[in-house]
Amino acid sequence: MNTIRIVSLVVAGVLGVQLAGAEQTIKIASSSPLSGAQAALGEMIKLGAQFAVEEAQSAFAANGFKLELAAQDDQASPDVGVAVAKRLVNDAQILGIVGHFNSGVAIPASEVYKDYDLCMVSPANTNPKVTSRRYANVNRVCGRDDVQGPVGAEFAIAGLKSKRALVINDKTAYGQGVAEAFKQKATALGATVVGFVGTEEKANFQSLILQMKVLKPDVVYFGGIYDQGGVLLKQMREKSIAATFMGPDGLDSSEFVRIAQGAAVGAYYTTVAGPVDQYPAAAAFAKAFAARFQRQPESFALYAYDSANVLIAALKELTRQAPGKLPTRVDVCTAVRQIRHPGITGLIEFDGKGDRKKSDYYVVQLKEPAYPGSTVKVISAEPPTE
Ligand code: ABU
Repeated sequence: MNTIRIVSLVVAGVLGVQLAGAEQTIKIASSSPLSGAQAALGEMIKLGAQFAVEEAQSAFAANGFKLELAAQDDQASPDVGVAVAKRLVNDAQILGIVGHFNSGVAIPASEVYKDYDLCMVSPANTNPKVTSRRYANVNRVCGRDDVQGPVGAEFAIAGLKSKRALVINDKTAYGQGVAEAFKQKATALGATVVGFVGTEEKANFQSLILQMKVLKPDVVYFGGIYDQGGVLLKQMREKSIAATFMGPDGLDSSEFVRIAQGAAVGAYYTTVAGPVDQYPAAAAFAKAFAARFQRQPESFALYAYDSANVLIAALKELTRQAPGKLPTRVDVCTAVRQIRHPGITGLIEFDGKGDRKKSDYYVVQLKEPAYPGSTVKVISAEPPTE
């Protein structure tokens, strides 16, 4: 043993827990698609979480902890998401997850986190099943599709006076779920749902467009993500289908506008993550984010920032209560569930299921071929009690 190592051990013995604390690392992971067709929104989740972690690093360092972000690429794939989750739970320094983007990934991945009491705070997963399992480690700061779908239907049927709805979905847990919720509400409001179609097609929608010519919907609702919805809308307009186009928050990306090009003008989407101008407390964040990453924050960046800050607030409190001690994962889950955090998207508190006690739902229209669109309606709602 060399002299430096001996001196270090003696000093460590004298300083005890403080020096041990100085060597401890706490990691927060983000997990979202960073490659593939859905990377635009996945990247926003990573950057929002990264911004929060970077902001908090000096405060943690002052208390003897190195705070790090471990950004993961789940590729929007349930299999990859579960493989990533299995890796994360075996890293003892990981004390929380910000993610995922896709409910179809979050649902199986959170089964893995549950077995290891690893706390997940989702910025984006809207499928009801994410929280209806009532896991103590699973929370979300965004709203749910059993509210988002009906908000869209109310606007399309009662607001725009649409009478014939063609409802399409991408066959994922998310897309199918939100499309079903839209369909039920549209039917209850007296509209005729002329078709309910699932498709995994990404490039050629000609057979669907032929169905539109026969079914003559006045609104086409697409439950899915921008990479598919943008192509569908572009091809609809190329074939002179003039029906109103609407979808949920999976369309809430500048990539939707880029892919659909001019066809995006007039389209509507609902979102659980409104434009930055809808959150008075987000202006400073948006400015600093743009300076740090040379791009504007979109949709889930704000919610990922708030998700990471919920975990950071819980970790700060736990390390304040027990200085120098690494919090346990169970303690993090408990502290997060009890949090009362003033986020940039509003006050964040969770109910017993892990849903945010009050969430905002936006109806946005793309009046120009530019993102983000114009907010035409905002609704605040409590989560359904199941
Ligand atoms: N809510 C938008 C992201 C898609 C999902 O929940 O699967």
